[in-house]
Amino acid sequence: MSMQNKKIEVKTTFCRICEASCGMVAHLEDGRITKMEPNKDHIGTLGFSCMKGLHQHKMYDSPDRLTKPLKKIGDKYVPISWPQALQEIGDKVKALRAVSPQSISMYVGTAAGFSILHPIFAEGFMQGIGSHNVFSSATQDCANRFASASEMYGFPFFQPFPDLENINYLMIVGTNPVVSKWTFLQVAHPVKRLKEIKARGGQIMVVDPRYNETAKVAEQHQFIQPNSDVFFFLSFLHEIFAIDGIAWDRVRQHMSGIDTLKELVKDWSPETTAPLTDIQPEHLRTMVYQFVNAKGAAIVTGTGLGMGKHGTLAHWLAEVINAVTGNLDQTGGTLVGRGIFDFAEFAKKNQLFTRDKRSRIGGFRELNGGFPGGILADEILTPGKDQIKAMFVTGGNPLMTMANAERLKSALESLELLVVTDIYMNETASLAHYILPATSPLQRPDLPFVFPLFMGMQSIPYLAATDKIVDPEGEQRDEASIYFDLAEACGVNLFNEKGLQFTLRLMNSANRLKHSFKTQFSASNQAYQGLPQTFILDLMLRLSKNGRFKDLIKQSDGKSIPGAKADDFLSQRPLWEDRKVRLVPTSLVEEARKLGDIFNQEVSLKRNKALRLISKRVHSTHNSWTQNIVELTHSKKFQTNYLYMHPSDAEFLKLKDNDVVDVKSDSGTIRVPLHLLKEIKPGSVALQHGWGHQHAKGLSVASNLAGANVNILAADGPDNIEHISGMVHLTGIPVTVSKSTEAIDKKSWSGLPA
Ligand SMILES: Nc1nc2c(c(=O)[nH]1)N[C@H]1C(S)=C(S)[C@@H](COP(=O)(O)OP(=O)(O)OC[C@H]3O[C@@H](n4cnc5c(=O)[nH]c(N)nc54)[C@H](O)[C@@H]3O)O[C@H]1N2
Ligand SMILES: Nc1nc2c(c(=O)[nH]1)N[C@H]1C(S)=C(S)[C@@H](COP(=O)(O)OP(=O)(O)OC[C@H]3O[C@@H](n4cnc5c(=O)[nH]c(N)nc54)[C@H](O)[C@@H]3O)O[C@H]1N2
Ligand code: SF4
Ligand SMILES: [Mo]
Repeated sequence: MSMQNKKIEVKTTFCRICEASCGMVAHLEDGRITKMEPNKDHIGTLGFSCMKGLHQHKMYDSPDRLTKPLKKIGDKYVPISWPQALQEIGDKVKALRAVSPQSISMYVGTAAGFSILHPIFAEGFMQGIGSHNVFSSATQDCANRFASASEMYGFPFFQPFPDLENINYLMIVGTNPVVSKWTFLQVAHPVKRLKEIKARGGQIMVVDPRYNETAKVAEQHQFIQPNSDVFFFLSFLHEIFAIDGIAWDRVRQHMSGIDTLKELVKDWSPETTAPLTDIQPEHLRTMVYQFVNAKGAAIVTGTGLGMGKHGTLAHWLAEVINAVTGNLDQTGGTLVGRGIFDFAEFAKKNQLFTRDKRSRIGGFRELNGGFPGGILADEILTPGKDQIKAMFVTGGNPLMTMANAERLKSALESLELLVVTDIYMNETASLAHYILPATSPLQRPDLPFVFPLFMGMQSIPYLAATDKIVDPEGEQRDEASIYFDLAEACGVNLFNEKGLQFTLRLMNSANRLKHSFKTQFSASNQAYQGLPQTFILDLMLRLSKNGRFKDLIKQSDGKSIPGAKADDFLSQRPLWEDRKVRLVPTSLVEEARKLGDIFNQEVSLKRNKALRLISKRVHSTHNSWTQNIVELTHSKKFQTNYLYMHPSDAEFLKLKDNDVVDVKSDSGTIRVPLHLLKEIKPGSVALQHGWGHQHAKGLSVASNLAGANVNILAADGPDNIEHISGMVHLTGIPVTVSKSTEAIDKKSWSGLPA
C-alpha cells in the first residue's frame, strides 16, 4: 500500500497515568497511535512528559488488551457476549443481595481515579446495591491525609499544598517527587520547579531514609529512621515553641488548641528523639531556625510517611507545623485550592463523607466512603451475617498491591463471585469469574484528575478537556456505561435514585438512536453505544458554570483559570461551626499520648538491629501495571525488582552485590537479587512494589520477567492497620535478610504460589 493512502492525524490529549496529567500530542496512522509526544505549548505542563507517558500507546495497544468479556469455565477463560455476562452477574448479585446487600463489595483501584466518570459511577453502583463494603487503594497510599484533614478542617479534601512559585524553604518528608511526579498536587516537570526554588535563593531539605532522586536536586538531605517521622515532628514543634516561632496573631485568630499542643510536645526535646530518628539535635535546631525564619516555608509529605506506622499522626503534625508558623493559607506557604465548584459546601449539604458506618471486622469507621483494605481478607474469610461473598474490582490489582498477598489470594479464591473490570488480565483478574474489558484513557473523553478539578490542587492553574483519541476495540466499554448496565442487570438504581437511573436510560437510548442514524450506511454500525460520556462531562461543566465541553476541547493547550490564593481559607472555609482550624483534634491527641510507650518499643527494636524495609519507586514502572511494556523492560536491569542495601549492612551479613537473598518478615518470605546502594541509610533496606507477575495469565511480557511481590512481607488484619485512617503498613516493615540457598527460578518465583 502506498504512503498517501494512509490517514495521518495529530490529536492533543493529556496523560492519565499519574497526577502530573501531562499535556500530550498523539500521532496517528489509520486510527492507530504511532507516537506520543509532550505538548510543548501546554500552559500547565510545560512540554514535560516521562517515559511511561511516551510509551503509553504501546501499553494501550498491546495484543494483551482485553477486548471481550471473559468467563471462567473450569480452568479456562472463554469469551462471552456482554448481554450474557451482564445477565449472569446480575442474577448472582440479585440472589446474594436478597440475603445481604453487604455481602457484595467493591475494590476501587488507583487507575479508576484517573477518569472522572469511572469512580462516580462505580460508587453509584454500590450505593444502588445498598452496600457500604467499598474498599480502595486509598488505604494503601493516602487515607492518612484524608483522616487528618477531616479532623483538622472538617473536610477530607482540604489538602493544603505548597505555593511553589513563592516558597523559600521546602521540606520534603517521605515523598520523592522527582520520580513520583508529586502527589496531592499537580506539578509537571518537578526537577525544573525545584530548581526554580533554588535559583531564587530558596532552600529544599529532603528528610528520607534514602538519599533519593529528589535529594540529589535539593542538595540538602537528612537521613531518618523509617517510621520515626512522628517523633521528628514532635521535636520540631518542641523547638518551634522553644524559640517562639509561633505566629501568635494568626494562631489566636484562626486556630484552636494551641495550649494543648504546647503541653503535648513539651517532653519531646530533640535530645529525646535523636536515638530513634538519628537526627542530631543541632541539625534539627538548624532546620527549625531556617523554617521559622524563611519568608514562606512548608513541609510536604507523601506515601513514605503515610504508609508507615503512624501515618495520620505524622501527617497531622506536619500540617500543624505549617499552620502554627503562619504558613498555612499564606503566600509562599501552603494554599487551599478551589475547584470548579464548592466541593466542600456541596459535601456538607449532601452529608457526604460523614464517617457514620462501621466495618463488621474491627469496627473501623469508613473514610471517604471506604473501609480499610487491610481487613478485606478477614471480611471475606470470616463467616457470619454480612460476610463478603461477591466482589467487583475496578481499575486496580489488589492481589499485587495490598498487604499479605498470600492470604488475600485465598480469600479472593473463596468468593462466590469475583468480577474484574480492567484493560488487562492482571493477577487479580486471573482469579475472577468474569472479566470485563474496559476502554483505556485514550479511548474515552475526560476532564482532569479529581484533585485539580474539584479542589484546584494545581501548581499552575488551568482547565482542560480531552476527547477520545482512538476508538474502543472489539467490545471494550467505558466504566460509566459498564456500571450503568450492571445496575440495570442487578435491578438497582445508580445512587439508589430512580429518577437518575431513568434519565440515564433515556440518554442511553437517545445515544444509540443518534448513532444508528449517523452510521446506518457505515461498517461500524454494530459498535456499542453506551452512555453519552461527552454529554455528561458537558453537563458537569455547565452546571458548575465552566462553559462547554466542546469549547474547552478546542483549548488544547489548557485554559488559564484563577489559581489558589492566600488568605482564602482561614476562618472562612473550614467546615466547622466556628470555622477555626483544630490544631489538636481529640482523637488524634488521644493517639499521640500513647507515643511515649511506642517510642521505647521502637528504640529497643532498633537496638536489636532489625532491618527496616522501605518502599522504592523507579521512573520506568507504575505500581503493578507498566511492566508489560516491552520498551520499558527490555534492559536486563529492569527485569526484576531488587533488594537495595547499604554496603555496611551487606558486609555485616556477609552478602555481596547480585547475591540472591531471602527477605523474611513475620508475614512471609520473598527471594530477590541484592543491589548494594550507598545512598540508603544503614539499617534500612528498600524494595520496589508491583513485581512478581509470573502467574498473571494475560500479561505476556510481564509474566516472563522475574521479581517477587513485596506485599507478601506486609501484614494485614485489624491489628496491623493504623486505626484512625485504616492505612496498612507498607513501609518500615521489620525484616531479616539472608543469602538464599537456592537460585531464583525466574519463571516461577513470584513469591506467590501459582
Ligand atoms: N509495598 C508497597 N505496596 C504498595 C505501594 C508501595 O509503595 N509499596 N504503593 C501503593 C499505592 S501508592 C497504590 S495507589 C496502590 C495501587 O494499587 P492498585 O490500584 O490496586 O494497583 P495498580 O497496580 O495501580 O493497578 C491498576 C490497574 O488498573 C488497570 N487500568 C489501567 N488503566 C485502566 C482504565 O482506564 N480502566 C480500568 N478499568 N483499568 C485500568 C491496570 O491494568 C492495573 O491492573 O498500591 C500500593 N501498594
Ligand atoms: N514512576 C512512578 N511514579 C509514580 C508511581 C509509580 O509507581 N511509579 N505511583 C504513583 C502513585 S499511585 C503514588 S500514590 C505516588 C506516590 O508518590 P510518593 O509519595 O512521592 O512516593 P515515592 O516515590 O515512593 O516516595 C516515597 C519516599 O518516602 C521514603 N520513605 C520510605 N519510608 C519512609 C519513612 O518512614 N519516613 C520517611 N521520611 N521517608 C520514607 C522513600 O525512601 C521515598 O523516597 O507516586 C505516583 N507516581
Ligand atoms: S509524568 Fe509521565 S505518567 Fe505522569 S502524567 Fe506525565 S507523562 Fe503521564
Ligand atoms: Mo498511590
